[in-house]
Amino acid sequence: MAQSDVDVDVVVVGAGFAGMYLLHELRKTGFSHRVLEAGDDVGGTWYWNRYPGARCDIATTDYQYSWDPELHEQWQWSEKHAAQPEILRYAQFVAKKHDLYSGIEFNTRVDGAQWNEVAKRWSIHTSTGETITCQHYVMATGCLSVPKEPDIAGTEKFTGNVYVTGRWPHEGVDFTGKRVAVIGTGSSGIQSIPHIAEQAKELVIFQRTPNFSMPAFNGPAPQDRVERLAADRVAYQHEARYSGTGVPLEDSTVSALSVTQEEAFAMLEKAWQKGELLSLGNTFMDSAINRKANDVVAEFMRMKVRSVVKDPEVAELLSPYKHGYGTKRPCMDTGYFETFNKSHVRLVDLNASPIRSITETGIDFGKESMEFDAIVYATGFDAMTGAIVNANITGKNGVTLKNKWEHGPLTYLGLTSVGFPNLYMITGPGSPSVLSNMMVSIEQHVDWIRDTLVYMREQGFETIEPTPLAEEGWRVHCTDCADITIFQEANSWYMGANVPGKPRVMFPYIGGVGRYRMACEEVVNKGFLGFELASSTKKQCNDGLVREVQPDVDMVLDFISTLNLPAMETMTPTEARAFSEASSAMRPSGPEVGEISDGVLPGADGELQYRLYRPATPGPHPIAVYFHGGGWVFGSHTSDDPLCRDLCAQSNTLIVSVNYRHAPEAPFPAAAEDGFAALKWVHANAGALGGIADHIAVAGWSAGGNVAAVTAQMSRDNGGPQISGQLLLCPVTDGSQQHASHKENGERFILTKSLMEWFWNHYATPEQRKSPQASPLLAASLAGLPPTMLVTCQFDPLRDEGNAYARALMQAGVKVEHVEARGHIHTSITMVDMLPSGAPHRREMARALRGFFS
Ligand code: NA7
Repeated sequence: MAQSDVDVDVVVVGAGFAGMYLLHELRKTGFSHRVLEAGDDVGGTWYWNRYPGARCDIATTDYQYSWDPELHEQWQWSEKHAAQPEILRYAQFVAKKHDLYSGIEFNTRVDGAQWNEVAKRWSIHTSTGETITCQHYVMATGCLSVPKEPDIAGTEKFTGNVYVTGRWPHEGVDFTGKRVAVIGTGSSGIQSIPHIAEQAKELVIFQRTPNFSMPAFNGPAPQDRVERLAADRVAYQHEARYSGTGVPLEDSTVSALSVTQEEAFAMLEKAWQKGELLSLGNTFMDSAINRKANDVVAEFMRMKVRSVVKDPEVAELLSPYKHGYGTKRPCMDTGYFETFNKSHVRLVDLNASPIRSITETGIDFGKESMEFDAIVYATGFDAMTGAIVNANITGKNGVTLKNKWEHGPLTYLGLTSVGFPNLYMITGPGSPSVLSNMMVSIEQHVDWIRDTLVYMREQGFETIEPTPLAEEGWRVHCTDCADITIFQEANSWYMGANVPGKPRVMFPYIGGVGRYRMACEEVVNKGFLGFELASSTKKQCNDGLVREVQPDVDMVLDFISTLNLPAMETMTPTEARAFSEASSAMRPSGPEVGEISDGVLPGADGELQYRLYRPATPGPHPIAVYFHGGGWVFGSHTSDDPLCRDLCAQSNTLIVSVNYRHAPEAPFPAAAEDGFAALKWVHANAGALGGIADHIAVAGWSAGGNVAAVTAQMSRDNGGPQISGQLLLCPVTDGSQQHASHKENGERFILTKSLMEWFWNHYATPEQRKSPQASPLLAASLAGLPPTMLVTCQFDPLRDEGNAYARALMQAGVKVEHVEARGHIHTSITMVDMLPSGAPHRREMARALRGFFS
């Protein structure tokens, strides 16, 4: 361990809004500390980014500290979106008011830090030659603080003036009469270009990717927000903290695909006129998760560009097509697109005319060479991880954070990382950070760190470190969140795609500010779930995962819990049927298929209705006889419509969905017998239906999965018809209900243990449940059954009996594909177009169904 000059409880790197607030809290709670800052003043991002036009894209009503209530009286913002000088002045005002300057060492960089496992302390080496040891090390280094290294040939050759937006000269720059090149059209480029154009004699903008931008319509702070704040500031802040983005906004419940383009544009125009970045993105519930829905917003934005830019070719070049709206940070501008109507401003499309090299006097691009007096690099940042990994942090066993994160950042909650005890990152990767109002996220992290430090001190713990299980679980959860969005399609800095060689993963947590905060709170309330806290004499470790349910499923569960719906098992069957039909009426319809027709077929005791879904391709097609869910009590041949459409369209299979008889009017074995009767009829009439008689499978979900499995056994035991496969989604297989998942998943996940009991009680007596025609798992033998695709869901009470059926089939020599859908519940995979996380499993089901016939 290096010779220590001084030892403190906490070292903080950075004196932006995060470091400043943390300093205040460390003083308040009595931790000795050092705060180190590379710049010569407070402000962080707002200290460095002094380019002309630099402005925050979150309104001042929201982008301000909440921890000092007096500030709201003492500081008045002049505009809706504050410009950089005003935000810097605000930071300075707070620093003066709270005497923070005396606690910060400016012009001090951190060269490296090592964890000492024996001493349980960090050694921090500074640019001033000092070594400081500390118990806790906090990176308050900001998300956009390290400008991207120039990755353009010849940058070093240019002899004119070079400016980088993120390192703008404090004295400003006068471009009057100059020939200026700007490279980059992200937020920094888009904000600075109109200002540079005001002065420059000639301005050429080199654009690689056009960006979505809306006018800030700057002016006074939004009246509705001002009024809400005045009425109840605390309630407003609470709402912000539990919102999706850290700004109180009503969540949209409208799909962009459920309205006409005219209606959609009218809604977007309203949001546009507000001049609030988040309002526009929040107009529709599905623009972040559905490309077609996103296209509606994207086209609206392109229409706006066309309405401003006079030259249609230039307008087209300025219109983004390759990435969805919001998947790269959209910008807020003042007069950006208008700038391209000026005669001395030119746009160069780097896709058509790439830069060959920067030269001594200018830029060679495409077939041209141009001379410039100044080049402005607005080329972005090594975002989110740059400042952390470049700070040379070495944790346990000599492992550096840079090495550990080679393939992407690994954190627990975006705050901590395995192998790096007592290291904290404020707004680190894996937390909402840049996808949120940073002020809200900063304050949350500072509060979390402060409270954790106080807890450790009170409890006598020396170290805190996440467990590998918790960290991996968080990585999976972050990936699950990203997977349901379309963000990963874009080459954005959110994905590390702007820096050559950077791993391509989603860096920020995209599950939402409020949901993230609740996860952090849950971790603490469960005894620091997923952390090990230790001292020389004791240890506390409640290992586990904080989020396992798929994020979209979780949202649906939360939404349902707010509705206070009556439990179905308290209803009569008639009421439950009406309730189920009413709920189904509200869901998306599912994909188009070639044809849908209804008919009747002979059941075991009278006619049964069926619905036929025909693929759009020329027939004849293989057939799946499908049995719907609904606990044998409710549902019909049309009740699983979206799922049947999806299976039909994706598997190119004709689906015949059968309305078998329901309990209690027609109890066991009516459903089973109807299932078998329907199979026989479909087989006999396959040709007339447009299907292939020797290409028939059975399929079903839940109780329908039970009917399908029983039908497969009955056809095996009664001399046919021969079937090619069985597709069973969350099937009921065992009436004993003795499996652990009934208890484990019995309460929270829509299908409850008591509802399942209610179903069974209507369908079959305890004695009848022992029959394999009620409980297919209890069959004497499962040998000779057709190839099977069986899907079980992690949080389904029926999970274990489904798993048991898959295992028993395999043991009996049946070819089984068994998918255990992680994070899913009994109903989620059927929720077509509502829950994107179910889509991959439906694709697998469709592939398996097709495979039965090949
Ligand atoms: P951004 O958003 O990363 O923008 C950088 C821009 O520079 C973007 O248009 C890039 O094109 C372009 N760029 C980067 N490298 C090159 C090279 N080598 N050649 C040509 N063009 C290049 O950074 P900003 O500073 O504008 O904004 C960062 C955030 O600050 C912003 O999102 C707000 O949250 C505030 P690309 O898109 O990569 O093709």
